[in-house]
Amino acid sequence: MTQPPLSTLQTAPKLGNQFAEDWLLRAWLESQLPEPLMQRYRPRLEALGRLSGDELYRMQQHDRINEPRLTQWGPWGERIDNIELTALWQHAHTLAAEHGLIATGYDADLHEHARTLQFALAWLFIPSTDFYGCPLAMTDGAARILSDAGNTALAERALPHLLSREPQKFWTSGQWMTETIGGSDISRTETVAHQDENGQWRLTGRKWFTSAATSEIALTLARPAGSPEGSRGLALFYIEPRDANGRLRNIEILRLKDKLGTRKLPTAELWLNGAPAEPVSGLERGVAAIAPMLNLTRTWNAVTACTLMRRGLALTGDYAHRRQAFGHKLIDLPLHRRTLTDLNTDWAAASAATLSMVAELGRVEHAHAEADPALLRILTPMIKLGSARDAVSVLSEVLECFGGAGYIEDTGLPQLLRDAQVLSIWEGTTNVLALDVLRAIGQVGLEPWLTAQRRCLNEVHDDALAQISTHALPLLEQITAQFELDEQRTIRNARALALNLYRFTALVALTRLADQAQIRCDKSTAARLKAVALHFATLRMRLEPIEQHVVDQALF
Ligand code: MFK
Repeated sequence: MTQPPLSTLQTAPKLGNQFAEDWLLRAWLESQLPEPLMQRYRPRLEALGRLSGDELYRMQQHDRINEPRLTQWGPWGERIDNIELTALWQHAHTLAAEHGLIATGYDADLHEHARTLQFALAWLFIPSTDFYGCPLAMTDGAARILSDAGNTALAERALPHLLSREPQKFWTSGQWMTETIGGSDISRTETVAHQDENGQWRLTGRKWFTSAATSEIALTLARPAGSPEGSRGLALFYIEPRDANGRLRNIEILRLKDKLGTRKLPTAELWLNGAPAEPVSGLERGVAAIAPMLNLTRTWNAVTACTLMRRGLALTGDYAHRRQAFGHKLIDLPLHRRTLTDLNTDWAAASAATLSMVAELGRVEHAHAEADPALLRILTPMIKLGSARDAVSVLSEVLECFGGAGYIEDTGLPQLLRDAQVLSIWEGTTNVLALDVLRAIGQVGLEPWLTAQRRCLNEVHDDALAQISTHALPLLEQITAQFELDEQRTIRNARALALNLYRFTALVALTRLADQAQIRCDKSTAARLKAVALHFATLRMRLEPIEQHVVDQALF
């Protein structure tokens, strides 16, 4: 059949080099990195940006309907539990190693810039690899824990693999936490650990959501026999699920999960039936022991939120220059243009906040003179929760920008929204993270955050951007006052409190980036950032109200 004669063909949206086109990422790197480092990394970023917008994006579309497949039984009745990955996922493993997606973050020669460069690479890699960022996030968390835990045997065994740039040698890690009894309340973990007659620790229990079940190692929680209830009685264990022949070691894969999104990611339900494991760092305080991994996966989560938003906006922007309606290109329709401006502004603010958190992580890990671990502790859950909420709302609007095409599966667009929806659920729901923000502030106070915001706002040079500082500084007093509630009201309002901190942090980070861009970047990038910062201030510089009356008591 040929095309019906009177029907117009709409060309699909296209992507260019995802580094060259990303003015915010480029501005960020140019304003953060010493020039020689930028020059050294620019060709690598350009190469990955080209791959991301071309070959990988095409593979993604080609691979669209494929999913990982679990085969539980072999032809002669033996239990095999083999997971076959999609083509892009297999390729992503090789690329992740070769491009140093984990190794770069641990490259001591890069000093405090290691995290900025690692996440710049991840920024380009993540949206074109169908959530391969998930195993990378967990691998990063495992590498951090094993680098710091003081367990020399495990560090020597796993780190050369986790930090390898050779695909054959590179391992990824899982993070097995969620059980049927709870995904948020980990303290009630039911998996038990006991030592067999040879002194080998063995784990027994059901792990309900294990992302990337094909990883070569995993970190998990279990309660050693006789340990007390609660998170203090849990221990952190290291597992190598398969033996040298690829056979699972006393583990059964019960099924792969049937999820709304992230469908390329083999999320499995596991039964540990005496699986051999090694304690990582003693036999208690397991939740505290795994917290560094949680904080890193939350960082990856925020980066993923920004990069998925950017992917949607890149496609929407290109489409707006191709699609005609009411006699004009969409981009020339004032209301559509305004909608795209607002969406890009929210993305830019989320991105500036996220990248500033990444830079702080680099400073903290390298004990830089300006580092503040207390600030990082507050920023991590706050930016994870805010960027995840932004991703869901921005990508919902992105679909709308395509009209009906945004709702049609083979455009590949609906997947963006379905995938984004996980970002506010895994690694802690919005409410759990809002409570973690309160916990962090309870531990370190609000002062580290207040000091950082004041310092940034007071350092703004550009006259127009300094107006943002003038209007924003008094809001800091209002935010501080919002924390002076009694405990019950603070908890009930935790979400609004955390979102207020997030929006303010994003405003400050974007303003600072725009200010630095006036000196370090080309004219058009500098002008773009200034306009976006001023627009974000107009759009979002108001606080979420704190509830004075108790509607929920009337409702529930
Ligand atoms: C694409 C990128 C994303 C990749 C995603 C990878 C997919 C992985 C799939 C998953 O695994 S999803 C499951 C993730 N699960 C969670 O994120 C759990 C969500 N629940 C929480 O975060 C709860 O708040 C928590 C489990 C931590 C509550 O546990 P407890 O035991 O009731 O809390 P408690 O007693 O307050 O904290 C225990 C200790 O941990 C305390 O230290 P101490 O023992 O010294 O007092 C806390 O200070 C410490 N802690 C808790 N959260 C921390 C932390 N320390 C540092 N940072 C944190 N975030």
